[in-house]
This record gives sequence, C-alpha cells and structure tokens, in this order.
Amino acid sequence: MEKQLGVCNLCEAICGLELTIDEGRVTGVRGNPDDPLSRGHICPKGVAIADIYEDPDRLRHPVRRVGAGVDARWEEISWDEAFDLVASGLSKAMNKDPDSLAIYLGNPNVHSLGAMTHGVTLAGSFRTKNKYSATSVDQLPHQLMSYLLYGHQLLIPIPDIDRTDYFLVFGANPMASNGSLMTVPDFPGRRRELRDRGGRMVVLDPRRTETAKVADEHVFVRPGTDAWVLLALLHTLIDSGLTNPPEWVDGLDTVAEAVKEFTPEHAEAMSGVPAATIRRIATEFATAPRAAAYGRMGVSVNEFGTVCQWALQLINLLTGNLDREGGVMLPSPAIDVVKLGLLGRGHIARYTSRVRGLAEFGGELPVSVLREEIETPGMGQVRALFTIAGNPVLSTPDGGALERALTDLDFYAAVDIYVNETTRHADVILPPTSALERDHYDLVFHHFAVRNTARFTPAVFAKGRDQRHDWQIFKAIGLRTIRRLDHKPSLKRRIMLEARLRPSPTFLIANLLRFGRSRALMSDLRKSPAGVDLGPLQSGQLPGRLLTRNKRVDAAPSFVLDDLARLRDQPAPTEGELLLIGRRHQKDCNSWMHNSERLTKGRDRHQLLVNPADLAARGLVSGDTVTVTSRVGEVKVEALATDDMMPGVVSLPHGYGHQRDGVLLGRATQVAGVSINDLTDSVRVDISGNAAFSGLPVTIA
Ligand SMILES: Nc1nc2c(c(=O)[nH]1)N[C@H]1C(S)=C(S)[C@@H](COP(=O)(O)OP(=O)(O)OC[C@H]3O[C@@H](n4cnc5c(=O)[nH]c(N)nc54)[C@H](O)[C@@H]3O)O[C@H]1N2
Ligand SMILES: Nc1nc2c(c(=O)[nH]1)N[C@H]1C(S)=C(S)[C@@H](COP(=O)(O)OP(=O)(O)OC[C@H]3O[C@@H](n4cnc5c(=O)[nH]c(N)nc54)[C@H](O)[C@@H]3O)O[C@H]1N2
Ligand code: SF4
Ligand SMILES: [Mo]
Repeated sequence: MEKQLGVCNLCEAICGLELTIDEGRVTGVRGNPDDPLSRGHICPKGVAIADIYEDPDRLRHPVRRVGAGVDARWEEISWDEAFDLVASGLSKAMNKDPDSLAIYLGNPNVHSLGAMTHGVTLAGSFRTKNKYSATSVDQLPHQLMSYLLYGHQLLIPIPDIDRTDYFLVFGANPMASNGSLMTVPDFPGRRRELRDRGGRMVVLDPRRTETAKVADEHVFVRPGTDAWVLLALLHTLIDSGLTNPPEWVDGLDTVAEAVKEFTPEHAEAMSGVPAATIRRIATEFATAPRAAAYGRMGVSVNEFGTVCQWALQLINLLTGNLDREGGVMLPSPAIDVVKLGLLGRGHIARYTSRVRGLAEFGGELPVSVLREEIETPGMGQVRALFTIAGNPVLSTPDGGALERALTDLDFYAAVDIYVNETTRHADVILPPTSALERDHYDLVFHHFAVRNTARFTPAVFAKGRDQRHDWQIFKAIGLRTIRRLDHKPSLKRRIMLEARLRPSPTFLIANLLRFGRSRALMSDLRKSPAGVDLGPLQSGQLPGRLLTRNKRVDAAPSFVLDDLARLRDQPAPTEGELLLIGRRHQKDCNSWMHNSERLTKGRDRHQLLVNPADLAARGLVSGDTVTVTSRVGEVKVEALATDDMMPGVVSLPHGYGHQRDGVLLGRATQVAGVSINDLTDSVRVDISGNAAFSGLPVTIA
C-alpha cells in the first residue's frame, strides 16, 4: 500500500488529492489537507476520480466505426492507422475549402495540461473560420466584458471570498458546482468563515438552490430578467450618490444617463424582485466595508448575458470594490498566460458566421450556428468535423437537430475517452490517457483562483506502452496533416508549429516558470508537491495591469449600451407562462461520468422540478410523466413537485438523456433522464453569441 498525491481535474476547484494505491489499484481517495488552496476539500466526484481510470467503458485504443446508428460496430485499429485516417480526412477537407472543416473543443480541454499546450496549438493551425468551443454555451459574456473593459479576455476579476463582508451572488450555485470563474475549493468552509466574520451572503436565483439555502438571504428572480435588476441596482447606486469610482474610469456620465430609466419599479415588474429589496441591497452593498458582486451561469446563458456581466462589473467598479481586498481582484498566477502573451487579448466581429451572420469572438464562432453551417449548402459549408473532449449533442442548444446533421458529414474524427452521444457518429475516435496517467499543472484555473498558489502533479500511473497522451495525439495529427496540405503554411510557421508541438507539456511548463520569472520554479514545485502558497490576492493591480490602449477603463462601451434598447422594448411577462432553467448536481459532471456507479446510485435526480401550484394548475401530480414542449422539441420526463422552484419556473439538469435511438453506449445509457438540449433553441442567443439556455418558454402536459 502506498500514498501518492494527485489532483482532481473534474471541475474548476482543482482540489489536491491523496490517493491510497494497493497493487496498482486506487483503494482510497481523500482531499490533501496540505494543499494551500483546497485545504483538504474533496467532493463525491473527486472520490470517484479513479472510476474513470478503471472504467471498462473507457476507450483505450483507437477505434474505427463500421456501420451506423443501431448497427454501428467499433473496430480497433493501430495508432499509426488512426493518425493517418485523421490526417487524411482533415487535409482532404481543408484542401477543398479550409472553412469546410469545423472544430469543437469541449469543456475537459481546459482541465488537461496537454490540451492547453498542444491542443490549442493544433486547433490554431487550422485556417477554418468554423472554430467552436464550450465557451459559447458558457462564459463568453465574461470574456467579452473583460476584453471590452480591461483590454484582455482573461483579465477576469475574482471575488475575494476569504475577506469579503458582503457576497452578492446572481445565478450561481457553488454549493453544487464548487465555483466557476472563481476557483474556490471548499466553498462550504469558506462560506462558514464568511458568516463567522459577520459577513452576509445574498443569492438571487429562480430556484432555492443548495447555495440559496446556506445564504443569509435568497430572492427569487424570474429567469432571464436579471439585467433589469442589475441595471436598477446601478440606477440606485448612482441616484443615491453611493458611488466611489477610481480615477482611471471614463464614461460614467454616459452610464448614469443610460441607466436612468431602469428604475427598481421597472425591474420589479419584469423580474418579480421587489423594488424595495433592490434599493436595500444596493445600499447594503455600497455601505459594506468590503463587498463583491458575482454572477455565473444563470446570468451568462440568458438573452442579456452581456448586459448582466457588464452591470456586475460596474457595480463592483462604481462602489470602489474592484481591485480592493474583500472586493473582486485579479489573481497573479505563477504562469500568467496574459502577461506571457500566450493567449491573445481577444477581438470581436473580425468575421461573421456564413449563414446567420453571428460575430466571432477571439477566433471562435458561437456553437449555436454549427448545425446550420453543416446543413446549408454553398461555399464554406461544413463537411468535416473534429471534436476534442466534447459532446455537443448533449451540450449545445437543439442538440437533437445537431445530431441529425452529424450523420450527413463526409468525415468526423474525435479525440475522446468515450463513445458518447456525439462521438458515436465519428468515423474514428482516438482516446488519450486519462487524468491519473498524465502530469498536471493548471494553466487556466490559477487565473481564477481565490488564492495565489502553484502546483505541479506528476502522473499517478505510468501510461501503458500502447497508449498515447493527448499532447502526443495532437502532435502526430498536426505534423501529419500539414504534410498533406496543398497550400502549406510558410516555412517559418511550420517550424514554429513543430517547435510548439514537439516538446512535452511538462518541459514547456518548466520553461514558462523559468522564463516568466515566476515566483516558483519547477524545482520548487517538485519539492512541494502539495503546492506552493503564493499568498492571498493582492490589491493595487490596477490600473497597472489594464491592457486597454489608454490604460483606462471605458465604463460605457457602445457594444453594451446599444443593447439596452432591446431591454427597453421587452414586453412585460406573460401570465401563466412556464420558463425552463437548468441545474447542476454535486454528483454530476456535465454530460459524462454517468457510468460511475458511485455517482449514479441512490435517488434519481433527472426529474423536471416544478412548483406544486404549477402542477396543480395543470391537473398534474408529482411523479407523473409529463410532456415538456418548446418551440424546437419535446421530451417526456417525470415531474417532481418542490417549493424550491419559483412559481412559473421549471428545471431540468443538462447532460442527461444518454439513450438515443435505443443505442447502448455503456453503463451511462442505463441512467434515466432526457436531454434538456432537445428543448433549448439555437436561435436564442445573447449579443455575444452565447447560447441563451435559461428562461426558455415551455409548456407541460
Ligand atoms: N442546457 C444547458 N446546456 C449546457 C449547460 C447548461 O448549464 N445548460 N452547460 C454548458 C457548459 S457550462 C459546458 S462547459 C458544456 C460542457 O459540454 P461539453 O463541452 O460537451 O463537455 P463535457 O460534457 O464536459 O465533456 C464532453 C466529453 O469529454 C470527454 N472527456 C472527458 N475527459 C476527457 C479527456 O481528458 N480527454 C478527452 N479527449 N476527452 C475527455 C468525455 O467523453 C465527455 O463525453 O455544456 C454546456 N451545456
Ligand atoms: N457538480 C458539478 N459541478 C460542476 C459542473 C457540473 O456539471 N457538475 N460543471 C462545471 C461547469 S462546466 C461550470 S460552467 C460550472 C457552473 O457553475 P455555476 O454557475 O455555479 O453552476 P450552475 O448550477 O449552472 O448555476 C447556475 C444557477 O443559475 C440559476 N439560474 C438559472 N437561470 C437564471 C436566471 O435567469 N437568473 C438567475 N439569477 N439565476 C438563474 C440556476 O438555478 C443555478 O442555480 O460548474 C462546474 N462545476
Ligand atoms: S470540488 Fe470535487 S470535482 Fe471539483 S476539483 Fe474538488 S474534488 Fe474534484
Ligand atoms: Mo462550463
């Protein structure tokens, strides 16, 4: 029996683990108490991390599909054959028309070091406009806002939860999600400490969530209407003279003028949040010694996600809580990909999607347009697809329609550890090693962490001889594809690409630490495998770290202000209408991990949650199977009555619905439930292009 340190990469909390290993098997997993960031925290998913390593459903060899649909069979092929198949399929598409190749990068990419160092490089080497990722079903408004206000898409201020006195939360459920755009392992513990300091947490959410239940105050808000509430908060702050903005902010008169008509009374009519509550929260926020306003998925994936994220930034900025201890602050990671220029500042509308004309952001188009780009004939039509760690059939709006479009492609290759609802349509799947078999340094989430730390975790298990790490797969595909292109990139670009694809991620990390003059070098990290503590977040980062041209913040970007007209024109809510929202459960992991028995046993949690009054009004009772219908689709699912739902709002989790056309994909298929994204509508997007999942009108019968 031996103990070994590991790391959990299943969510943004990046917890340090201590594994007990007995004869090559993981017999115990606990949180590492010496980890300076996660402090011993672990959740049920972390406990289940070895289930992935041991899962018989997980692919360990490249496979080629023979037959289709119910008759599909998977035939093992060699790596060499697989690389050639992919290189030939991708190059064939690009030789015909570069835009005919589409790429989708799924969420687990940001949780893999090799995907960040090599996968991003590979995707960047393709000249297609049809690049997509989970960003546009998630945090696109956050990145856009940081780009517009602070000059870089990754300069995202993070709540200093360990020192704040007032934590105002819109549309986030960290008790289940463990935090997002706020790497906050041990949220329950940090929340307790906040209370012990005499601090207050206020949550606005259409569901009385696990987080709402541990808050000091929970307020129901009608889905999709937070923009009015947030603008009314701004209105009140300005109107009551409660603002104290820093000197380096411009455009405040324009902001004051713009929010004048968005009164608390107007917000009450739209959102159901009482005007008096809005005024009180504004005053409490502005008069708290240190306050942080934070909003996540609920205010990102709605039709006014960008306005919401703008208003949240301004609430912090105008009250002097940006870059202040206990407010929202910029972390200083040991490897700062912003400072090192590894990720561009961002750009918007350099080109638009071919069919609907939606703008790109940072070189990606909104994934809501993927289906129409496959289905609409003409120059630039998508004919080949490459997905990496993605399951857009279950994860993107109107996934059912996307699925039908997939069957019509000329070529589809996937890098994935499972045959999932999307990759089952691939011609070839290349499975990389799983998390416990690879080295890890988190290039992404230290940028969002509530404390500055650094940690390098060597692989727990050696990879088998016939396995490949994801970075090795990306290297092979990159080098082989380029050789087959009719129009090869310049010699200089090819040499650059090779230089970036050949070295291992661990070698790259050691160099980035050294050349980035980091406060911790690889030798330090090797000596302290639990992690090196670089201290709490530091104030005084601004205006120095701004990357705007004039090193000042323009608080009134026209891109956002122009959208206020759309808000002004929204009709008041329709009486009796039902609006659908999503949810996450502590034991779920987006669209996967449903084949871990540990995580799926026990009570079902896939049901449609409905307020009892809404059920009764339709002559239904809890436990009934109901038909939920939206503009694009319908599903049949069990209804569960609960007072936790705001009247007029129903909720389904995403990532369920593994049985498609009766095809069995492994144990996950036995988990009950339907896909919420067979109901969501790809037409509903925010101005950023982000999918507006939330607040979808549905009927139930
Ligand atoms: N309606 C609705 N839809 C949503 C959401 C919602 O709240 N509501 N949430 C959205 C959000 S925030 C996100 S991030 C997306 C996520 O959706 P996706 O981007 O599709 O990502 P996942 O579902 O996390 O994982 C996709 C696949 O990655 C594979 N995978 C896991 N680990 C690895 C690995 O190490 N390497 C490789 N190559 N593959 C791996 C698994 O097989 C899994 O099936 O869903 C979005 N969809
Ligand atoms: N256990 C678990 N943890 C996860 C994941 C997982 O699948 N399972 N996924 C990870 C990923 S990819 C992400 S992006 C993060 C997301 O992290 P969070 O954003 O914290 O997670 P969600 O549960 O999506 O929280 C969104 C909340 O918004 C509420 N909401 C919905 N519509 C509205 C609205 O219009 N207004 C307001 N105010 N609230 C609304 C919902 O009821 C929900 O409570 O979680 C990560 N962590
Ligand atoms: S909170 Fe859970 S899933 Fe997230 S990193 Fe920690 S152990 Fe893993
Ligand atoms: Mo996400």
